[in-house]
Amino acid sequence: MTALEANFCRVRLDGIGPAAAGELLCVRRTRLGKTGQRIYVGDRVRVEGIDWPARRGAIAAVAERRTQLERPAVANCSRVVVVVALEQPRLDPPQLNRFLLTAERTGVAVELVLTKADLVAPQDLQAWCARLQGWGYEPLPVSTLRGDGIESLRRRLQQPGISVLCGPSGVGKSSLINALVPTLDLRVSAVSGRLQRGRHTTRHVELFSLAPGALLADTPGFNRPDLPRDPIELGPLFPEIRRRQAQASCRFRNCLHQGDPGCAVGDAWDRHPLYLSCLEAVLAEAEREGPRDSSEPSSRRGDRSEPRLDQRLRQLSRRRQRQGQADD
Ligand SMILES: Nc1nc2c(ncn2[C@@H]2O[C@H](COP(=O)(O)OP(=O)(O)OP(=O)(O)O)[C@@H](O)[C@H]2O)c(=O)[nH]1
Ligand SMILES: [Mg+2]
Ligand SMILES: [Zn+2]
Repeated sequence: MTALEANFCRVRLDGIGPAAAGELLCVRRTRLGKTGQRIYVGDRVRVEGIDWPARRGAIAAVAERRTQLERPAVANCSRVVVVVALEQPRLDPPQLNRFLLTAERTGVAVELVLTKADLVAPQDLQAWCARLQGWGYEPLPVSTLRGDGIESLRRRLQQPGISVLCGPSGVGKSSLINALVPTLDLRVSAVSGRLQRGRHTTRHVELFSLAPGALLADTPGFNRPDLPRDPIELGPLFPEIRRRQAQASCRFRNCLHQGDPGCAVGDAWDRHPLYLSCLEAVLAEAEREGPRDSSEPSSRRGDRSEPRLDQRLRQLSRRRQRQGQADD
């Protein structure tokens, strides 16, 4: 499924039937609606009742997903490309951090692209790249204006599978896709205001073909991705923590790496303050929601039941709140 419009889904065919390739405009069978199953862009679907001349059909079933990204909603992606601008809007480390964490939660490969390289001095670009390498990524600077980095990005994205571009509004995601697939001519618009924010030009997730078998998803930008709900899930989303834990383990299995004795992670890494502020936010949110009974139906935001938060974590979060630490 390549795009979800008001009442229709666009479905790209797998190479069967009278029209070996191409797209169908499909409605959803009411059956699917009743099971509450949402269809995501990237889903593999079975289409019934095809009217070939009109290129219409109905989605009868959705295959199980290999991966699922909630925001932007994309199923079965093989790669998440976090896209942030160096300037206009200026690169904001806490925001970039949150996008990287969201990308890491999918469990697939994460790429980092820095756009608008033409707007920064070479030494500033160097400094950003060195800093973000320390975060465990290999940032790729690009400029759609000058063409820098476009062919390297194409090489990274043309392996089979779905790559999702995600990042704040106005960073140039649609511009990048236009540079990679010049026939597309997607709508882009200038950033505005003192903070040079984007104007939410892209409104829907949509998949485009980059190379045989390689699809690229453009998505609407947004500013503040959610964090995981369980504090224990946070650490493994940081390559710096994963690397340190591969070398030595913390004394306590549930260690939250806050400088506890026997912690193998320590604080000698650039993103440590960002880790702590995210941890605070996750703990504060868990505190607000209070203990949940596993027999309860899953709550508003949850789509899966989660283990009850350990008592120790809740006490810790209360203590830290009393200390007046901001929850970011
Ligand atoms: N200087 C410069 N401007 C760029 C570059 N790439 C994109 N832009 C500009 O940045 C603005 C926003 O680009 P878009 O492609 O619409 O950004 P987007 O990330 O798709 O934004 P949303 O659809 O709102 O999420 C446009 O005015 C582009 O011309 C670049 O490499 N250099
Ligand atoms: Mg866009
Ligand atoms: Zn630890």
